[in-house]
Amino acid sequence: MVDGSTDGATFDGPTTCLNGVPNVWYAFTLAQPEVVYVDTAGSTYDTKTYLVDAAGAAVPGACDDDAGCTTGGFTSGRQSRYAVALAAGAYTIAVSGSRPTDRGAFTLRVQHLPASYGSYFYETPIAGTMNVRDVLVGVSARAPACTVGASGEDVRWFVSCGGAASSLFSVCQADGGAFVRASGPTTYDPVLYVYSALTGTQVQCNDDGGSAYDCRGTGGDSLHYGSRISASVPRGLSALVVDERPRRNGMNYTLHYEVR
Ligand SMILES: [Ca+2]
Ligand SMILES: [Ca+2]
Ligand SMILES: [Ca+2]
Repeated sequence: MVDGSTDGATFDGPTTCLNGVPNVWYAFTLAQPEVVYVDTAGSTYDTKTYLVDAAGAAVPGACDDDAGCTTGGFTSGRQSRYAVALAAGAYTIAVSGSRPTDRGAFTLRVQHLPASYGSYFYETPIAGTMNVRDVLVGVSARAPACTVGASGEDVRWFVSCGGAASSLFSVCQADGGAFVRASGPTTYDPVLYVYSALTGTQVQCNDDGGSAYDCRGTGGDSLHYGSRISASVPRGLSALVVDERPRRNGMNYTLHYEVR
């Protein structure tokens, strides 16, 4: 976290995201591919922030004026945020304002999540409400905090305003999710967890969602080993991880998510 001010600053390009509004700069270097998240939650004026690469060009998808968030540490919808998957290299964050008269004291916060967090990392974020079908493959790089997790993991990242609203992640049938419990002699047992880049910890973890949401898998399963997380998540960047307990790979699943 950095407290700064654009009082007395001047504008120095590029003009792709913003033209003529005073800005200040913060440089960082990534040694590996990562998702980087920036916000100005709690700043005193109508901020805008964007990212510039080593060649001096604005990074696509990393320019924001108004995040529209009013919870989780944001005190005005006119404060800014963005998150973007980046290659290794040098970058510079610009903190600016919406109009030339918008300047003053700001708070800049940066979070990051390495693409090496799990065995399979999706560069494209998840947002809104959707079902996605997939199959777990790869060698386990990560274990859930609430149990073992012997398979490879699928990692999907998202951003949240933070606050009281609950997000939902589920492979349970009542939520629109699914998983294959038995395939021949092989059985699968899902685990879901959420890692917060704000806290640097797994903030949610669930092995078995139980019978209340019909968390049985397909293939003649009478148990309720499917996983379900319904909880608020911290402000900023988080990862939803699909993992599986006893097997190295092969579990087919449908994840239902509602990101808030
Ligand atoms: Ca703004
Ligand atoms: Ca694992
Ligand atoms: Ca389970």
